[in-house]
Amino acid sequence: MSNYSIKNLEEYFQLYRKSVREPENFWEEIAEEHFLWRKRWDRVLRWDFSKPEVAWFEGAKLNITENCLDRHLAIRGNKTAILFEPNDPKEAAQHITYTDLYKRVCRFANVLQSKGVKKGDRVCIYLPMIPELAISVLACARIGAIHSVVFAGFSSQALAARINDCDCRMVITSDGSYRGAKTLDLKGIVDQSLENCKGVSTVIVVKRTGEKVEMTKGRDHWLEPLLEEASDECIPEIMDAEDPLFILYTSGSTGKPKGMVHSSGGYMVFTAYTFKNIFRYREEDIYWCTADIGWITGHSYIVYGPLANGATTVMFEGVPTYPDHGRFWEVVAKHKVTQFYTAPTAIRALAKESLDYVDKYDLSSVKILGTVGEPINEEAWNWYNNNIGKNRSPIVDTWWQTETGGIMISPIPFVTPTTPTYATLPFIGVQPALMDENGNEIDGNQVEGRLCIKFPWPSMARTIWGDHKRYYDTYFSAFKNKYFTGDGAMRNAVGYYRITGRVDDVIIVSGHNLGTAPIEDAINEHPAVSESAIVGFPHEVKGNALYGFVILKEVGETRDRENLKKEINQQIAEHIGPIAKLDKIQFVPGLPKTRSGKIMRRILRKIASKDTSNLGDISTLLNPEVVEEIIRNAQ
Ligand code: 6R9
Repeated sequence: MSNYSIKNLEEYFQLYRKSVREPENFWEEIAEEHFLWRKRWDRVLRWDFSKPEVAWFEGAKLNITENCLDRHLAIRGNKTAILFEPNDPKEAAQHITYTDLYKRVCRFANVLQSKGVKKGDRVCIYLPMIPELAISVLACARIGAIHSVVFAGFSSQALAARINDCDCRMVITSDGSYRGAKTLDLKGIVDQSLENCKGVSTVIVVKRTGEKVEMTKGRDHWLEPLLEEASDECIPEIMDAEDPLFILYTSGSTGKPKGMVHSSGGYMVFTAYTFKNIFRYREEDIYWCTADIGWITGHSYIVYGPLANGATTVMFEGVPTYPDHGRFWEVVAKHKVTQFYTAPTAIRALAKESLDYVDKYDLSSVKILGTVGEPINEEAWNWYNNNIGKNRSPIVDTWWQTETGGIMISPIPFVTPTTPTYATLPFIGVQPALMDENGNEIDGNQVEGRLCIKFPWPSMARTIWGDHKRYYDTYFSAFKNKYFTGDGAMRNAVGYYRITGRVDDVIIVSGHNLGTAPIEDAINEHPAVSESAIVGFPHEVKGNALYGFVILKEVGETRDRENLKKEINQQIAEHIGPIAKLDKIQFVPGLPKTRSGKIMRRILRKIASKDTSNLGDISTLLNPEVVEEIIRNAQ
């Protein structure tokens, strides 16, 4: 039996039991058989969640790009590694073979080295979904530099905060980006942020749109001429398994984003193994994940997981609605995509449109569908299943997080029977627990609680960059010796998990994690605002949308309300990005607070969801009278 490819439910349970009883043996066998190590580990696992400290494959040496590139050259050098589909359907797709990709990564790595980037240095990548994004990620990994990709929809201020937090010396960007009918000036955004990032000495600029941009002498360099001078061989830096591979920021419940740090060895093993099984990957497949590499889904399941398996991975530059609502299906048909992995928000948006957009295309190549990023509602699941999967392609509803590095709870297609809205069973090696509010684990089935993980898995984040205490406080302090996910979940009669949503101050809008605190900080900086509170409310397409309750200062009281609302959203777009804009803004005289001064978001959430029949006991509030007033004027 090959442990690397799970064939039926019995085998799943067998492997699962082994992974729980003998985790070290289990992961050692996977690591041994399927990867290229320069030196073997001394120890498989060392861990202590009370610190927390976790190390997998300690003492081992490797370079992840040798696993993603070099070792494929002899057997699949001419196979397409990255299939790039541009924003404009009239522009030709690019088939980048493993040999091409290897050379382009080596060239880029040599450029980085020529600009003084060394092992351990942080490099910020702010690029659209073009091949250079994947190439620059791999180029960093080639020379042991730590990449920090920032989603190219973030504003200049959000970018600056991320550049400074991990002290990047270099930024890689492009002249611009295409998003549907729009063109965005990425270089201009970088220029703005660098006014506040004094540590950055080099900017590498990829040409994409050809728009005119300002180039600062001595600091900014076009990529193309540098590549021309660079060799297409680059000796990989040999890394310790526990050396950081990358930092990726995620929202937290305070204003500052958390730079999650991922390791080299464990991350590689887990993302490759989950990719192979959860997408039942076979050599001839064309796999497409529609995420952006600016998010963890793109890191693990566009770049590292697929390439470590020698797969063909589609990279799509555009949006699902351009030039029309059939774009996804047009691309699936054109490239004969076999696995299609997207977010519920995209499914809901497309499900609202005519089925003609779907029926125009031959989707018979599709074997497996996936979703990620937020809970999928039953209606969207059924639409996806009926119209895209034609009732024959299993849907893998994959639950995981930036912090977990790889998929944690998911069906295995053709193995685990699926049920709409259920992420079903834990993946091999993943040990979930549901906890009650008193910190006790809830046993048995038909129960609901806070979702924790009680044993380490290879791809878990090791720390928050520069703030290990925050790592402990956020994830390991709520429940003793357990990793707390921030999500609530239920376990049904057959032991399937259903994720019910966040139980903390993170709101998931269109699959993007947004912390309430950074948005409130942005609003409060408006000169007319004295205080604000943000909550989520259900939205047909986005899953959740944002509702802001805003208290004005005296200076704001006489101002035009509609203008103020526009300015507030503008303020948010500048601080964070357009994704964090509010759908509704209500000006209020006060916010419901506890006697210790904490805003009662629970009440505001109910008001925003138009569910005010049962607000619970509000008599303990400092100011119960404002609740009445807020309800009266609610939108
Ligand atoms: C991979 C990713 C993590 C949060 C997570 C949860 C939500 C992700 C989900 C899901 C229900 C799923 N989430 N997948 N909720 N079902 N299949 O999305 O990482 O951006 O860090 O978000 O997303 O709330 O805690 P990230």
